[in-house]
Order: sequence, then C-alpha cells, then structure tokens
Amino acid sequence: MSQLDLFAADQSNEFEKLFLDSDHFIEKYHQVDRFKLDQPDFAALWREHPDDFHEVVIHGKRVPTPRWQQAYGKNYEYTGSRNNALPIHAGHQKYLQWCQENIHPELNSLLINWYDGSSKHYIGRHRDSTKGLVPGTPIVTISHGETRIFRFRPFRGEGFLDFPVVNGDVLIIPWDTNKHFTHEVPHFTKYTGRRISVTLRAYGS
Ligand SMILES: O=C(O)CCC(=O)C(=O)O
Repeated sequence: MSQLDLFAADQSNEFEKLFLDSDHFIEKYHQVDRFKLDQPDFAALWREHPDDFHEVVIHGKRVPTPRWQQAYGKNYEYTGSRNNALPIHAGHQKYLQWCQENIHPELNSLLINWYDGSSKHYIGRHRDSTKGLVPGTPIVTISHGETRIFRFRPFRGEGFLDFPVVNGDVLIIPWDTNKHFTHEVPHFTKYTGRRISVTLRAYGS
C-alpha cells in the first residue's frame, strides 16, 4: 500500500463509547477532519521527530524505545526515565484547543510518538504513568498516518481487545480505564508505513 492510500479513507466524524468490560470503556471520535493530516502536513510533522531514540531503564539497563518520542509542555516521567519536554509551539495549538473544548479543559501537554512500520516500531503493553496528572482526567491519543491496532488488556488479567486507529481518530482513555487496563500498539509485519500519535494529558501546576 502506498503512503497515499493510507490517507485515502474519509468517512464520518462519529463518536462511540466502546466497553472493555462491564465497568470500563474507551471513547472514540472517528476521523476528525482537522486531524486527518494530508501528506505535506504529515511529512512536516514527521520531520519533527528527534534524531535519537529516548531511553528507558528496564531491570537496571538503559534500553532505547522502539519508536521516536518527544514530550512538549510537561516532562513525561515513566519506566525509570524522564522525557524532557520542549516548549509547545504554534503547530500544537489545534490539538490543545480541540481537546480542551471537546474532551477536558485541563488537557495541557503533548507527547508525540513516531512509528516507522518498516523499522518494526511499536509501543509495548503498559499503563500510562499518572505522576503529576490531575486526578480523574482522561488520556487522549490522536492518530495520524498508517492505520495500526490499539490493543487493551485487563491489568494482570487474560485476553485482549483490539481497536484499529486510523488517520484522524481520537481515542480517549478515561482515568479509571487506564488504572484497570494496559494498552499497546503492537507491530505486525503488514505494517510498513508511518504513524504519528499525539497524546494529550492534564498535568497539575
Ligand atoms: O501511539 C499511541 O497511540 C499510544 C502512545 C502511548 O501509549 C504512550 O505514549 O504512552
């Protein structure tokens, strides 16, 4: 599939609440127009990825993340590491404005992940660190580029549920869902394109 095909899908703006079990759910806005990046805008955002891979500490060893990652606005601290934030810039305002108006007014920081499918990039099973977050606030992930699978598993439980995330999708993980379910973006060999995710969180002052 060419990179162009990856941007071809264009349907609705519909909102869905998707239950993971009887008590926990995620929410999804499908293909929000302003987040369906065209190729030039995608390429411009792709060029912003850092040169180096961020490193986390696992069992005392420094391990590079299998994707590029950069925090903006507030440092993101997780897995023995801190992703030092760069300042939020004008290109980020559309994410903050839309998410504050439509999802939660306190969303104030971004973490961007760049996945190159041809390099087998992924993010492994985890729950988001809540250090410094305003209690009760949601985590929001916006997808650009190649469609990938977003997988949820019950924390310390069995089984999984998969949700495709396509160019322009906005996925909302409520606070309580992040407590009880892990999430991940696995790599499968069919993924050879590029995906960028923009995650918004609400940090207290
Ligand atoms: O790429 C995504 O959509 C998810 C990113 C994520 O889970 C994270 O950065 O913690």
